Amino acid sequence: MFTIHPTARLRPSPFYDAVVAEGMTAASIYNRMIMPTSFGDPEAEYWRIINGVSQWDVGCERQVQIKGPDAGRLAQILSPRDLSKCKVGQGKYVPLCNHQGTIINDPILLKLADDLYWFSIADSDIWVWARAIAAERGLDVEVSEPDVSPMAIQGPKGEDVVASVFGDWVREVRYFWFRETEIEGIPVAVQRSGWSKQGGFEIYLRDGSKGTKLWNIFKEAGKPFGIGPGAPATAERTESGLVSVGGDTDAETSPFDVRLEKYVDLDVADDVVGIAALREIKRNGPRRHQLGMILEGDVPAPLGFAWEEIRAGGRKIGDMTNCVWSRRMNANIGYALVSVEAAPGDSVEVMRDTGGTAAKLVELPFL
Ligand code: THG
Repeated sequence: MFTIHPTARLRPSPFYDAVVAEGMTAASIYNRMIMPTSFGDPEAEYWRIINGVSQWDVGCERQVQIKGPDAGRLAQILSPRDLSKCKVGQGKYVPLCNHQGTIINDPILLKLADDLYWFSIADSDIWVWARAIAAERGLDVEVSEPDVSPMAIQGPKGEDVVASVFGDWVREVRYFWFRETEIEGIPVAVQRSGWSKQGGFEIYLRDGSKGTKLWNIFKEAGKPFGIGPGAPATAERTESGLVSVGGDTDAETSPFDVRLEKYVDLDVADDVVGIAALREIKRNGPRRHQLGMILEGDVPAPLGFAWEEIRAGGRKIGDMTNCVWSRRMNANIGYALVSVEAAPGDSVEVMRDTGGTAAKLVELPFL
């Protein structure tokens, strides 16, 4: 249909050659990088994540490295989740908010040393933000984007594949914890994580010149387990209730609106960015909340580029922020960001291109 022009603004991941060789057929743009989204067989790609093991180029999950005597202070100032108990070798899911309490990113934070952290970010420019806050607060840190690129091994057989490469110690790694190691001389960090609820690991490549080699080590090791290429899957993440910041959120969305309240500690220090606003939002009660929705119809009808209006009784109550066909539920499912007056069980109407479509609001996750 068209090609994407290479420019220095739009960076390929170190796994680019490998995924082209795998037959990448579709991609998205994430952190100004090319992120593969399909290899031409969406059905097989989906079931591989659910029942088998899938290999993903998620090099676009960039690391924002914070290094120096004030690294721990800056990490905490950037995040309203209490990090005081985070240990070296541990990762934590941490919302980042601006001064209005709007969620601007939802990274996994990796603590590599007392003076060294990585924010493994979602799709927004956090190094800009981190440098600005560090400078304004007069902190002694260096903020950079190191040569680190994750590759995900996701699905119920992912642990077997990763254990066959590194050894059985990986089976003892706890959720979001990680270990630095190497394989065939390639430096990596191995973490139990990944943007699905089907289990698995992420291998953080620490030498961008070794992408194809690392990809092929796992491609080979995965053969007995039926590994194949895949990508973060909208269907799986929606069924599982994972949030996509920037997709399911807008410039007014707080962590409370999208079910991330348990990652916000309102008693962190007053100098944490956005904490005063978050306390205020909590005191007043959020205006919106995120629910699931099941739409009528038996033909896949995914969301396009824009949110779609949701109405109840003819009046706008919010927006549908994503929509995808669920092969396990045999229905189009989506997320509703709606007034707190709307509740699971309510019947609503989504204003689609094809006309009003009936839908029911439900609790998340779906599965
Ligand atoms: N892996 C790495 N970096 C990432 C992502 C990833 N950066 C971008 C994006 N994904 C960050 N967002 C998320 C969102 C949710 C989860 C992980 C990263 C997640 N959440 C679980 C849940 O919500 O059930 C568990 C959270 C918890 O309980 O701590 O896994 O995938 N490297």
